[in-house]
Amino acid sequence: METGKQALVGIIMGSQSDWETMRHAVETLEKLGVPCETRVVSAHRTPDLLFEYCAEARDRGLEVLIAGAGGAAHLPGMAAAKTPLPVLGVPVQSKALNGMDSLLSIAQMPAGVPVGTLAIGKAGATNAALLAAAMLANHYDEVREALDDFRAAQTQRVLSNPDPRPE
Ligand code: RP5
Repeated sequence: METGKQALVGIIMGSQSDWETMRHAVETLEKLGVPCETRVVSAHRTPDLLFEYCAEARDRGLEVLIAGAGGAAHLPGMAAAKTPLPVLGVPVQSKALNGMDSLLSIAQMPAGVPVGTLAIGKAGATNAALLAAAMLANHYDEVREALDDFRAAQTQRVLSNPDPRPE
């Protein structure tokens, strides 16, 4: 969502082919009314852009980065190396290894440079957005309210539909 408001979350991904997964992070933040920006930034193909984007992210007003990548997924780790902001990593489901390569590449950071690693695929992208919102909720009242509403509605949907059989 690039609404003209100051983006608080930067969502980067290694390739346009990651969009189908990463759009769930964007859509979740949009539902919560959290301003974000989205860019393709590749650790392998555009390393200078990656350095520039991450080095400037905090000064531009971003507060959290979400980085999605697949395969030899260096993007979240390299992003974390270049910014003091919290970085949430989303392993994109790769074709060859179903995202296990992405997951291990992102999760196995050596001590000292953390990446908060989420689940492979859509669930990870959605939860990265929810986690980013939870971080922002500590000091943005409107985000806290939106997140509380989201959780309450989710709970209510389950309680209102106790019968697991399809209608
Ligand atoms: C990674 O390589 C990207 O994050 C993507 O998941 C994967 C494949 O990229 P494409 O070859 O589809 O551009 O860097």
